[in-house]
Amino acid sequence: MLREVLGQVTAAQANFYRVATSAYGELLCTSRARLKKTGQWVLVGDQVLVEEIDPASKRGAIGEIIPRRNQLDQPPIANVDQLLLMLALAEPALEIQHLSRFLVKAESTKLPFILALNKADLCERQTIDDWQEKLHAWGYQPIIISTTTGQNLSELKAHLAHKITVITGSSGVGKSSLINRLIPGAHLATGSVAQRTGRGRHTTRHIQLLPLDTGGMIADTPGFNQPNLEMKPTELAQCFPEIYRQNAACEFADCTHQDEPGCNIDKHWERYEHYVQWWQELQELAILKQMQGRCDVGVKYKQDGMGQRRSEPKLARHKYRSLSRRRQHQELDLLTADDESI
Ligand SMILES: Nc1nc2c(ncn2[C@@H]2O[C@H](COP(=O)(O)OP(=O)(O)OP(=O)(O)O)[C@@H](O)[C@H]2O)c(=O)[nH]1
Ligand SMILES: [Mg+2]
Ligand SMILES: [Zn+2]
Repeated sequence: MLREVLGQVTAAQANFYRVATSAYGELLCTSRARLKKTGQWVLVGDQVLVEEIDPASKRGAIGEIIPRRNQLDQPPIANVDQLLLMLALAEPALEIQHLSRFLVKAESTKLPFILALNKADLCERQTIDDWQEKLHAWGYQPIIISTTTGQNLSELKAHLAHKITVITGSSGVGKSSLINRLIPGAHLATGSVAQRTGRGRHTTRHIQLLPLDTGGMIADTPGFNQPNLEMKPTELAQCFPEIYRQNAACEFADCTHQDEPGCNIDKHWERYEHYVQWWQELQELAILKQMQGRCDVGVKYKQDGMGQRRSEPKLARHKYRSLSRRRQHQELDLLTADDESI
């Protein structure tokens, strides 16, 4: 039996994972059932220990996940250094509320992020200037790019060197097109924006991490159109530069910066209405969670080999049922089919 090795998960699909290792190159792995049974899900970006390695068939099994530095929920990925939030100036049309919500979502990760606005080639100079001015007032400095003409791509690339970056943004904005420009061998599938709806077609279906020639890695992800906001309502103020740059002008620790008398936060800025709207949304969510908490799934107790009692979440049975052989083969085919397009 070969010893276990450390690797990094670069792609995941259903129950199969691609893991990059220095000793054996890329291995196609399953994950050991005990990980799932203890509620541990392997994510792209995870550092893992691979066991049961068969170098001939390049197969292995993930036996352990090394504790993560960080973890994002949307897109689900671990151990990243920064985000590249990418939206398009046109096709799909850039909308204020949509852009604002993506920015709040990016801020909520507490990770550094770059904002890139793509498809500059489809836009008048004046429109671009107006967006830049607006974003500047919000507290951001976007990089205006075009993956078609190559505009500002070298500037953007300089920000990505030696870092693990995840690209996020809505469908059809050009995330995969950008990676194809940065990594000529990537050959990622791209899809046109639907004429009728003006939206992307969700061409990218799963997350994958690719190496950059400058050092560092970049993750392509499926676009999504509605970022989930999940935080305590009191944390929302930390997601708006318009508030956090006021240098704690408000004296009250638990202030919502809405109608409280004596609140010193200046409320005369464009996105204040977004702040109020999403604060209410988060407040409703918090109440709902509290109600759900009262009738939550319980814990079950197990005796381990050493006679110690361990607690585990009581899990719905069907989630952990092992897959049929046929289903496993179908999933494997999907993951290896993508290999051919790389
Ligand atoms: N005019 C123009 N079109 C672009 C540019 N960048 C990408 N596109 C086009 O936009 C469409 C969508 O590009 P993709 O790279 O597939 O977008 P994506 O963000 O990866 O989309 P999903 O995978 O669905 O999330 C394709 O038809 C691209 O050719 C650009 O800078 N200018
Ligand atoms: Mg894509
Ligand atoms: Zn206040």
